[in-house]
Amino acid sequence: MNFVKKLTAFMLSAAAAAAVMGYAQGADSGSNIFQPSSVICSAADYTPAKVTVKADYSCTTNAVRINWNKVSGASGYRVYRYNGKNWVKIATIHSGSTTTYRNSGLSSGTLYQYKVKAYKKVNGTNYWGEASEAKYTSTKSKAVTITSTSQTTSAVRLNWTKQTGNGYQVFQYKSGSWVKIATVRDVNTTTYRVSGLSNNTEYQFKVRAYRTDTKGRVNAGTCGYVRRMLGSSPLAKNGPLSVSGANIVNMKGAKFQIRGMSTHGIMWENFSDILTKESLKVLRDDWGVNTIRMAMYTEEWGGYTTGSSYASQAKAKVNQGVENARSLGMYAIIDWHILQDGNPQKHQSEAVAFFTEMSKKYKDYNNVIYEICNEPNGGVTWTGQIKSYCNTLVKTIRKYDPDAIIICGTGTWSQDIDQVIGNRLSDKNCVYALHFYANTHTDWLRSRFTTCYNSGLPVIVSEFGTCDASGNGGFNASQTKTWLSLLDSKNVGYINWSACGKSETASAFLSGTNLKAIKSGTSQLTESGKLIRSWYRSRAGK
Ligand code: IDC
Repeated sequence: MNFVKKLTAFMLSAAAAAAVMGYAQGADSGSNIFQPSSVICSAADYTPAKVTVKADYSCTTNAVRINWNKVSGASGYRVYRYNGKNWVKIATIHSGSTTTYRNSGLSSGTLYQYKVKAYKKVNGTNYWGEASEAKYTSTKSKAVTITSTSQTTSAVRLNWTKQTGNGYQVFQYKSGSWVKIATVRDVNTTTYRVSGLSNNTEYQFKVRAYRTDTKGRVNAGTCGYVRRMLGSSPLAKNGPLSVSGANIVNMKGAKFQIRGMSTHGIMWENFSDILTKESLKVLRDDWGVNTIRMAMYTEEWGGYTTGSSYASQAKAKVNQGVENARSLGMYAIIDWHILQDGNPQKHQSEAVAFFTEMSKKYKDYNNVIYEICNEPNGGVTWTGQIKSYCNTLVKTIRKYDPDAIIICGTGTWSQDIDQVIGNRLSDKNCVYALHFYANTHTDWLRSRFTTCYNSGLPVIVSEFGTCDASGNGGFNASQTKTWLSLLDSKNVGYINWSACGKSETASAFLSGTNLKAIKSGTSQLTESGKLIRSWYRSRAGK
């Protein structure tokens, strides 16, 4: 370095040091030969550069985060927001290296513009840079809920909750992916009709509200979702079920009565054969059955908890039943059929794992109902063991499936429903199981049912037989009819044990019947089967 360069460098650093230490520039320089006028700094030299706000930003329904490029030498930044008239200061950031700001407490689906200025503090004075260009952002719109639908054989009308934003986007699930089928460019229009659909087919739709930031970006909220089937099947006419008062109601809030058949144990012999589409269709169309219950024994030989190969076989059968029922527009009950195990807590961890899997898989299915413990028995009580088990299982299912109906078993083989009065689970879509076998459980259990129903307890007869509680002997048509008339009078649902050809009184089919392809009419039916079919048919208006 030659002498001239060294001298210049020294003079510049002296000036900088003077500035930092607060000496007035140029004042009192006297005979200081190191203070030539050419290095006296003016305000312009301290002015930081104009801020560039980055293109990308993030947002939620009530906050926006903007980011900008660091300005060299800046001591900090100030953030302004446009209020429609003026730019209002909303934050000062006292650090030159902080280049981000999150503005919270905003309204959803709303446009917000920001500017950012850098400043540099010298000698107690702030020197301000030029404000950035206006940065356009928006918050996201809030989640849409699809509140109701109506349908014809070729169209579905969707109605949803109004949100703030520019409008709504409507999506339809088509061959494996979500396709945007419409944009409703008016935030006050909260309805859309999807036409050109096919009858007897199931469709899925989503709707979300959005807000653009006027610069090309669209900030959409969470979607509302529905699955709807067209046609006249039970599922098409009734949609997702829920509980209202002491009854199960359909998507329009009208009382809906389940009339179902239960399989015998799906892991045994050919008892799962009834789950073919052909046979379920006969039950639906010739019998007037709207629900199939799949009894998956948990502990008896070959039961779910007795080996992983049994478990996976059972799950495959459950899936076959759910899918075939769904395609026919029927409801399907996944029954954790405890019996010999007595206390539902005995296999609670397996039940939690099973229903976690089921609820993940079927959370969007409108036809699935979970039955979490068929028949607690062996001295267990609602307050002692069953309620706690049900609470755990309901929480397990609700992690994924927010609203499907859950059937909770009760003590003494699901006869102690009265123990639940005044001590229900808080979940509003739970119903409580009452089981009867007509030749064993008579007036005393009917009067218990009436007391419970009248107290507002939602009850379902998720299993009944026309005979002795053993399932064999004692066929009793008149007691069966007394029971079914009573339940009909309250619109309370029932499911008959069982749709199989095992040679026992409870079976609906004669032994030797090919359950894979049952026939319409009565030629394959037992006494019990004939009674049930004719009762169900008359209730279904056939
Ligand atoms: C019965 C079957 C019978 C089987 C027995 C034991 O009909 O073939 O051998 O289970 O697995 C229930 C139970 C249901 C019983 C039925 C008749 O939920 O599993 O099925 N029953 O005993 N509760 C009351 C009666």
